[in-house]
Amino acid sequence: MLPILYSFRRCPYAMRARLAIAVSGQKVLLREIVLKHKPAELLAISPNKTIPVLQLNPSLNKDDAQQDVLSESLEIMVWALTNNDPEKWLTAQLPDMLALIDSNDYEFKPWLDKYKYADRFPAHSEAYYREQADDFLMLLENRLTIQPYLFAKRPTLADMAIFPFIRQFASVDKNWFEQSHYLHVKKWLETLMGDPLFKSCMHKYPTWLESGEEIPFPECL
Ligand SMILES: N[C@@H](CCC(=O)N[C@@H](CS)C(=O)NCC(=O)O)C(=O)O
Repeated sequence: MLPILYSFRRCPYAMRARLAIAVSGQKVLLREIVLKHKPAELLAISPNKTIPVLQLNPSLNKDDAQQDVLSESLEIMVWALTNNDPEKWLTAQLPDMLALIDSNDYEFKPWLDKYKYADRFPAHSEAYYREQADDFLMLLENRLTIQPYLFAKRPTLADMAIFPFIRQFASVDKNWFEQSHYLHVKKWLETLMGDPLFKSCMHKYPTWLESGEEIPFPECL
């Protein structure tokens, strides 16, 4: 039985998991969900009730299944790439990559959420929240001034784990981002978003609860 990936198309954490699974060629069955209506099967096995979740061995019973679940997007990436890493996304710089991803997830992402939903955080303006994200974006900008990707001349784990979040940042106010001073970040994001790998991870699927359909993923399966 193939592993089951609970995924949500627009979630940047799920995107990074799908990207690593797709590049590694690991075969999974994708169950598309919506966050407001999580399936009981997912809630039963997931400790933190977030997306994505990879259930490695769906034939185990419910109690054992809990031991066999990856519920952090980064764990799913590393699982896929440890099995097969044809594009060499894992490099000797892994500790530095993980530190940058950590800054993305725990420093940049909270400001991104406030920028995205500024009306829910009336203490400050949208522009204020956007400005708080500048430190992290400049960190990326400086790295990308030296080379086309964050850690090398080619994409690695860090690029793939981080760009779905920068994509979200860019889409809050596209005109503002277009005229912003993040020249290298803009080019990097455009390149990664135009990559056929990303496009292959962004197909729209019916939700599993409504259609009962598990989608073989990647699609070339
Ligand atoms: N640390 C987790 C975070 C995942 C996460 O927060 N995912 C969001 C969706 S983008 C989620 O499931 N939120 C719970 C909810 O909205 O109910 C990971 O890396 O997988």
